[in-house]
Amino acid sequence: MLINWYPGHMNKARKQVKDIMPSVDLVIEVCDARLPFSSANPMLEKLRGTKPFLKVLSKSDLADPEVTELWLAEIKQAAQADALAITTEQPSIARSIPRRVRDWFPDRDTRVKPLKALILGIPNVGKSTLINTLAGKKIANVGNEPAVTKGQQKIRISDDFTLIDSPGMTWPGSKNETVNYRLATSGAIRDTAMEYDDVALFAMEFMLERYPENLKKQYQFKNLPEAPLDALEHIARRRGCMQRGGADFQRVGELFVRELRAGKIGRISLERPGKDCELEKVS
Ligand SMILES: Nc1nc2c(ncn2[C@@H]2O[C@H](COP(=O)(O)OP(=O)(O)O)[C@@H](O)[C@H]2O)c(=O)[nH]1
Ligand SMILES: [Mg+2]
Repeated sequence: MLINWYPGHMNKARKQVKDIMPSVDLVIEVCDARLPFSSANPMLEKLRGTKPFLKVLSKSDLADPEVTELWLAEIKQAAQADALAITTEQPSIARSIPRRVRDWFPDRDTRVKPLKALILGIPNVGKSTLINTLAGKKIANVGNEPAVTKGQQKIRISDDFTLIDSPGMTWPGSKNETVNYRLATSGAIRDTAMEYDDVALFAMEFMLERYPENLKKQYQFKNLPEAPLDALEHIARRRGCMQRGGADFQRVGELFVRELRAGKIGRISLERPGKDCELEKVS
């Protein structure tokens, strides 16, 4: 696709994470539950070394619950790794994080020496929402972040738990096309860096293969066509996204992708552990 890949972003993020790693006790990576592989930082496994690692699967209300269970089991298999699915619909799950990670440090008096957790995640994954839930008040801006980049931030969650957040420790996407299409489908890539008609074709091909019944129900298909373009044309007719000469694929593409992202077509996971993730993410 479409997305501009700047190796500089990845290198800058790598350097920042590497520099800060020795000073933290553990790492919390926020990934999107619909795409725990594609929304993850591919360098983190190496950079974290033996630091305890919690992978938080955010927006789990939007993901296929069966697939999320598979992901949680898969992630927990790694050494010193834990996984937790969270959603704003049940904030108590997110609030259990400090208690949960404290188990890694049974001998530490965390009131004397608070735990320091590095929190990481791609833009729009729900990091600020999680920080606010943990803090119990609005600390970080949710949604469109301000353009001004703040430096590294220490966020005191409680007497014995501190988060380290940095806007610089983020990365915009991947060199891999499929990864970028999944990110774009989920809403992780800015509107200005993608084309809805293009992303809609990817998303429709995926939905036809994995969630055909959801499509049928949402868009009243009698029979599903084989070609993604035909499926989009059907939706264009039903929803009035037509122009002279036929379907307006830009408009229907945007409508379809937005409904998919919002969960209107059901709870959808864009990848499962295993084969879906046999992709090279960085060079
Ligand atoms: N459906 C759903 N949306 C969420 C959830 N958590 C965050 N969001 C939305 O995701 C968007 C990005 O959230 P934000 O916390 O700003 O992400 P950040 O860029 O990683 O800091 C916002 O529109 C949030 O309302 C969740 O659990 N479920
Ligand atoms: Mg944020």
